[in-house]
Parts: sequence; structure tokens; C-alpha cells
Amino acid sequence: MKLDVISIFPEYLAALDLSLIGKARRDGLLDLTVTDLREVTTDRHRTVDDTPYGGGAGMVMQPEPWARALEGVLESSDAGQVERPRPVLVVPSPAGEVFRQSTAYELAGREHLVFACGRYEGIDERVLDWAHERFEVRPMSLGDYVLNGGEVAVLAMVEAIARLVPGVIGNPESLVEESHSDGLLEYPVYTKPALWRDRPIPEVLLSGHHAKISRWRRDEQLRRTAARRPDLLEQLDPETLDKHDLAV
Ligand code: 6GU
Repeated sequence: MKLDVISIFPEYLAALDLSLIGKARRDGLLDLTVTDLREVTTDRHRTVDDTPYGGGAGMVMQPEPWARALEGVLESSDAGQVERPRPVLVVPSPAGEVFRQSTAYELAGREHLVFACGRYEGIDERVLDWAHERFEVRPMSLGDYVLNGGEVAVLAMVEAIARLVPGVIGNPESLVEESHSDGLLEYPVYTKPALWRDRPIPEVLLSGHHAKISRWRRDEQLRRTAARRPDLLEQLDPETLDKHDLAV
């Protein structure tokens, strides 16, 4: 999978050299390039922003550096040959569609993702219109709060996507039972010692009775989801609930 990130703060993305994502890059599973948006500017001050038309606070990112940087990414990806699907252009923004586990799965199946990190009040909207011919444009938000720029959001999205690429996670079984994989939050987990500072672990986990353990874990998932994320329970397909679930 090919990943490009364009940012005026490429140093933010240094964390993608670490841990499982860094290893996947070294193993050749992920081909990730970070580009400094200022590289494509031509003026002495390497300007990327200007005041907003119509007035208002803050600055807006100019369209021309973005078009040049995105053209650069396209040039380096199509070596002129075969017909490829348009790359996905993810534009992190609190005004985007919410990025979910289902989004991560969808994007993990794509060949080329490009992340355009805006700063200030955002990117001149014409860039997104212009990009539509060349990319599948996807404005994406992590949730209902505001970050200073797209970089931290891209770290989160790239990690969520890349770990779903086959080979990136050593043990793919761990993807099966994690939070959101079945629309519910994950059950609580415990390790040794069985008694810690007067706190025992739930007895059922020592029973060796696999069916009982599965049932207990499922009930804990339901209880936890009802308490912390009732919105998720409402979205659940009733078909996925068994007759025991309805009693919880
Ligand atoms: Cl993706 N970007 C910014 N700047 N702020 C956010 C966000 C993204 N998601 C939530 N807040």
C-alpha cells in the first residue's frame, strides 16, 4: 500500500517510523512518503497561507501550493503505464465525515492513500473541487472536537488503517475480538497475579469452562457498551443479538 502525507510540519509524522507501522515500512508492506508543502513554494518566505475572502479570523491555505504538491504525488505514483483507480485523497477536517472502524477497513483495501494536512482555518475549497478529477476526495473527521491541524488526525487514521493491512500485525487473530469489530466495545481483560492488592479477577476466568467464559465476555461487552456508548447499541443489527443477549 502506498501512503503519501503532505504537511507543513513533516516532523509530526516522524512517529510513523516507530513500532508496528515503522516495521511494516521497513518490511516493504507500506510505502510511506511525507512531503513538506513548503517545498513547492517559490517565494522567499515560502508562503502557504493568506487572509480569507469575506473577512473573519485566521488564515486560509492557498490553492496553488496544494495543487503543485498533489500533482507531484500523482507524478511519482503513475509511472505513465497501467490504468489505476484514482488515489483516495483524505482531507482531515472537523467538518468531514466521521472516521470509523468501517472507514479504516474500507481504506485498508485501497492501493494509494494521500493525506492533505490543513492548518489554520483550512484549505481553499477550490482545491477539493480541482482534486475531484484526479482523486476520490474524502474529507474526514476524528470526532466532534477541534485540533490545530490535520497531522495528529493523520497519525490516528494511518495507524487505524495500516494495522488492517495483511502482514502488518503479527497475530491477525487479535483483530477479531477487539472493540468495534462486532459493533460492541471490547470486554475487560486481566493478567497475573490472580489476586492483586486485594482485588481478585472474575472467578469465571479461572474456571477453564470456555463456553461460560465466552458468555461472560459477551455479557461484559453488552453491559459496557450500554453504559458507555448507548448510541452503539441502538445502531446494532438486532439479528446479531442472541436470546441470551436480550436478557443482559
Ligand atoms: Cl481530522 N482535523 C482537525 N483539524 N480537527 C479535528 C479532526 C480533524 N477531527 C476532529 N477534530
